Amino acid sequence: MIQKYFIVLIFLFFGCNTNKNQNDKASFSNEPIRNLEFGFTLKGIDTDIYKKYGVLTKLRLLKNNKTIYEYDNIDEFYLDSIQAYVFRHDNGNCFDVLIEGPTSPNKNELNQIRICNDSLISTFKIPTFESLPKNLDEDENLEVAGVWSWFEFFGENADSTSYNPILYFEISKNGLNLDTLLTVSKNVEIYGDFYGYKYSEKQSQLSSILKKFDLEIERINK
Ligand SMILES: [Ca+2]
Ligand SMILES: [Ca+2]
Repeated sequence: MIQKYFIVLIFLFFGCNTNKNQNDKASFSNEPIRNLEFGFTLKGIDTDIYKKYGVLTKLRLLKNNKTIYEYDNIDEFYLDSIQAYVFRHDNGNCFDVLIEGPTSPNKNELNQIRICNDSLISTFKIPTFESLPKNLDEDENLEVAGVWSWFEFFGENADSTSYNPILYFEISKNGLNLDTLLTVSKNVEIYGDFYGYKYSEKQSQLSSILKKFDLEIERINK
């Protein structure tokens, strides 16, 4: 029997004013637009679907009305419900824009879009964040953390589970980047060894690791 460990997603709305009920069609804004910090805007492209159902699959990312990037999520989402962040690099010309991409039935992911001088530099997929940025280690920068997936349990007594590493990202003068030191050390604490940055069912773990995992998620959320 497969059980799933559900992690409570905390939806964080940066630079956005929303109290809307995502199931209430009447509460949709007239235009599928969401303003973010530093002059960035998310604009829905599939407006016919939006007008009919209040959901979107395709977005355009603009900065001061200039199109920077177009994004097709494939799965539908509510514009006001997704996590969206902008982190500015210290040089002032580069930004990391993060947009949550719902990937039902799997756990959602964030699309990290790096932009310098109003041009697209790179895109990455990273886990959604468990909490607001906070200092999770000994250095002075703030960190965020997330996991790729929910746990799945195997065996008659559900005594084994998947390897589901917590990834930590540091917010520094160079934007949002993987904090490899913290990621390796915390996952060694939880799993006894480091088996990489990706979720894996092949790296089977004893279900008892969940105690340490839960304690660390509690610390991240504290
Ligand atoms: Ca750090
Ligand atoms: Ca830190």
